Amino acid sequence: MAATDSTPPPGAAPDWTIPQDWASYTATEHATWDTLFARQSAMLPGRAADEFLAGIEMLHLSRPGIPDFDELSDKLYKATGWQVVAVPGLVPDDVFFEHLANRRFVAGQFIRKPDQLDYLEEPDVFHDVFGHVPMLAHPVFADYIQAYGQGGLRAMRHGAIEKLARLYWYTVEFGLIRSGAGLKIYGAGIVSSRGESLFALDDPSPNRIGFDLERVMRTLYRIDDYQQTYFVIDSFDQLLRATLDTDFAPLYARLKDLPDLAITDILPDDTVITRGTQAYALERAEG
Ligand code: HBI
Ligand code: FE
Repeated sequence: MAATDSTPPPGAAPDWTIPQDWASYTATEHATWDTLFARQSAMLPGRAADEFLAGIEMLHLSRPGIPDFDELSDKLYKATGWQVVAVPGLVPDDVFFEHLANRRFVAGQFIRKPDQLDYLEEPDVFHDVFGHVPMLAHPVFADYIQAYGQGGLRAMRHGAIEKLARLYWYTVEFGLIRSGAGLKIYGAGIVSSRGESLFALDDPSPNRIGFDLERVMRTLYRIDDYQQTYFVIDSFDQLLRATLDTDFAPLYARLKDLPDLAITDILPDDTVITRGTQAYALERAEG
């Protein structure tokens, strides 16, 4: 998922940041943001976690056009000490973790083309700013992502990046949370996708399993289509505690000897919320 070589692209600083150059966005690019924003914000009330919706409000993301990262960072910094910095796309893991550990969220500077509304390879400004940034206004989640960044730098020393990437994938990107009104979405990869915002909550196809740190770190994931398993947390405190209270060295040592789990595996001691039919994935596999 991460870039391979660690030489920053031309025009980027050694930490891979580039100027956002907000003035350079075209009317078409602002209109693409507005189209995506209108579509997602029309369908997310009742689906997205209240904390996500509160972040959208607090950061005034409903203002037209692609947000100016300097203005966005001013508001975000006051709330949780985070800033948003522009990068050309995926950055190497060590660069990524270093930024997160210092409360800097790296956001793609570019936006997808009008004919790519529903899917694109690399995270663009809509995925990163609409999908990820609202949750960074929530103090506990903001602490979790910084702890994740610090953990990432540690994991690199244990050769455990892959395990930690799974934690990111099944929480920050595709996480669900229990609420008094049923399951809600907080994962950026889901909230920024119209199809998956429906699929993740309503479709009988995927598994939905209670979050467990070790279980998640053993579970493979896919990057090319809707997830076949979603993990559900009880609270954001649970995520933060899992990261702060775990002694990762023995955990990584234990994980080394345990086999990876297939995407659709269900273990005897899983807390199973939905035992999925996998009908969607099977149908897609048949092509
Ligand atoms: N770079 N810009 C960017 N955004 C990401 O989400 C990202 C990345 N590099 C590495 C990465 N994610 C993941 O591989 C880490 O979670 C391991
Ligand atoms: Fe992302």
